Amino acid sequence: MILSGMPEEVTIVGEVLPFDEKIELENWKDKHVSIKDYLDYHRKSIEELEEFWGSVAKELEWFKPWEKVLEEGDHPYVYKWFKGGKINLSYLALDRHVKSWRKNKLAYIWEGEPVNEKGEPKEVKKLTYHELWQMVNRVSHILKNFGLKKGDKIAIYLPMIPELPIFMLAASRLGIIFTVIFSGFTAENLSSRMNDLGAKLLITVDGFYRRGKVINLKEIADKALTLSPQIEKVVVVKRLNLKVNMVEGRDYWLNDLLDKVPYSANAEPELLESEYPLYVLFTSGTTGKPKGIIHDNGGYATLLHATMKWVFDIKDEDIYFCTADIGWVTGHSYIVYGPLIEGATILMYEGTPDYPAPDRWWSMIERYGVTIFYTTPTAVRMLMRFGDEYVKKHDLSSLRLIHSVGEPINPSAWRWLFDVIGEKRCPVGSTWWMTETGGILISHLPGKALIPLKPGTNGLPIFGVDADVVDDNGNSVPLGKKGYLVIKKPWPGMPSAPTGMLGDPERYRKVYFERFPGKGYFLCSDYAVKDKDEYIWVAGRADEVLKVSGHRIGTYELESVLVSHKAVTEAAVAGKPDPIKGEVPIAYVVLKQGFEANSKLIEELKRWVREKHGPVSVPESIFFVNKLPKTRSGKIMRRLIKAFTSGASLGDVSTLEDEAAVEEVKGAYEELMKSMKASK
Ligand code: 6R9
Repeated sequence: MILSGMPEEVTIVGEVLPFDEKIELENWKDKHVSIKDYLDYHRKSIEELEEFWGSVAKELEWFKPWEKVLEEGDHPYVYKWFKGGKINLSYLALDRHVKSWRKNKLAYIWEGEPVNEKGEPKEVKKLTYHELWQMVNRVSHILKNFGLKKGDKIAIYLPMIPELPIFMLAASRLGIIFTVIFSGFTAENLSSRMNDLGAKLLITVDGFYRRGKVINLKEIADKALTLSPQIEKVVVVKRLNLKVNMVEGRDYWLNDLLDKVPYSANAEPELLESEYPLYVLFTSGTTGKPKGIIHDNGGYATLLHATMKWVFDIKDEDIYFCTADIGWVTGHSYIVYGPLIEGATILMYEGTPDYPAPDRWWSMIERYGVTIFYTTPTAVRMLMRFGDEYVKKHDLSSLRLIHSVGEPINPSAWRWLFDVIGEKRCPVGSTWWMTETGGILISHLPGKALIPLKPGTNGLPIFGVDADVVDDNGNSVPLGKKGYLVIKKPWPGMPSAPTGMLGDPERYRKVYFERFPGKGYFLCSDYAVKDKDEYIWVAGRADEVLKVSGHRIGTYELESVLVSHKAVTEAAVAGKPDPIKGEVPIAYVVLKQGFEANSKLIEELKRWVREKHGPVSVPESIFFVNKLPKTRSGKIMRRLIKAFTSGASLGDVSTLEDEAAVEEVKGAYEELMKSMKASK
């Protein structure tokens, strides 16, 4: 019932999606294939799934070959990819290249945020594969000297500085399972993730620059450490030479530790089982605390290798720039492991795109001759607003390929990327994937088989991935209809053994596989449409998860933060479409007796959210309501709140809630309307 009454015309931030517009690029002619040929080859790859992925995995270097490509794990739907195989991602990313001509090739070009009076970067660091390998070896020694070994867990709370990939690679070299916590997160977020993982050691930094301001990260970490007593040791990177609180016997400066490790220090990579956990990344869902998604070594490396080649067409001559933060999955897969496994040169930037001016990225593309650019719709919409002059100041002719990620891209943002940034020369794609998928699953493939572009589409599923759009019963929807995005067969890079989700294989099964019982379909919780060419257009989340500027936020978590304030008894949060951020959170709050609904309290609640959950989550508006709309059985009418927030009229929303009578929904809507007026 949920999907009935859905409009067939699909919009992204108010723009209608152009299902029928097709664009082919003369200069990419040799990569263009017909949609039919693509689909034929795709069908074969799905029918022979194991042979297909086995042949891709063979292109990597394994210490020991696998016995079986795909095997059921110990829990339902937790599979083992390349069972019996042994591999190491730090070895693939470094040692292999150091042994080859790539030894002195640049792995990272890093730019710090501060600029001089001419607007040029004050700090640039360049690391060759050999230098990176050497640092990773020395840092691995440091981890070993702390007594850490395979299976131990550590937390990394670092901003966009080279030490972040260095520690990730050192941990994966030794089989130490790590979690990276985004440097924009609060002390509460950091502490709960460290505790859930059971981390023994934390790596952080004194501070870093963001939009010209110094952020004292160690101070935030100190707060988190009071809530995480199991952390035995803290390693602090010296980025700004700030005076910070160092606890004797617990906290160590990285440079002091490095002083004791010779350049010749060599840490042998562990021979890890393919399905052995590489890292855990926490991500928001519909209910409860963020889920710790586990990614493995072998399957993950295989998907990254495939997508770096097919999606990014990565070549040795490329300068590759992904603008994500490594704190999110995009950075893990496409700033660290993916491009390093391919031996690419990666541009990495500390700061924001509009500092000191909105041409920061364009100046960097010009400065380093960037060829591949991977960015987000929110950033594009924000930078578009400043006009084309900022772009035209720079020579972007080095660019040859552009992709976007994180949320649906509206056609006008796509066109700006295509016309103004790529000068009609570069394919522009929108790669669909999630933290859970490990890597890109739906995308144009300029590196392998390019079908015509369409402004805003995700394109077709990549080879070896059985993605589909289904109705409430799990049947494929007719072309042109909206439905749920599912992945029908396992794919390498999926959440992995031992439990898929940290500590909780049952929750993993429930969240992703219970919606269509017995079918084994992985529920992505996105709405999507398949157009008549079978192209997929993901149109936003179908659950209580928001994508605010591409950041994934669970409304449940936000509601919990609001309710933890002394004035609030109940809260509901929904997303409202926003022309820049994609969507923004709107909160409806019921106050406890004795608290007055006024603007001071609104400010206080916003400050509360900022402090407890982070700046991205702060609601754009907070409305005080007398009660939340609920069904007779006491369930909050979530779809009604969502529709109401996006500006739907009473006519549109009256049949939305499955369990409530139309009259009840109408009544609740009107009630909400009245209290909104009263709270203005
Ligand atoms: C990689 C990443 C996952 C959610 C996903 C979907 C949205 C990501 C998209 C996209 C439309 C794209 N999403 N890429 N929607 N087009 N190209 O963003 O992971 O943070 O886990 O978010 O992001 O809604 O379900 P994550």
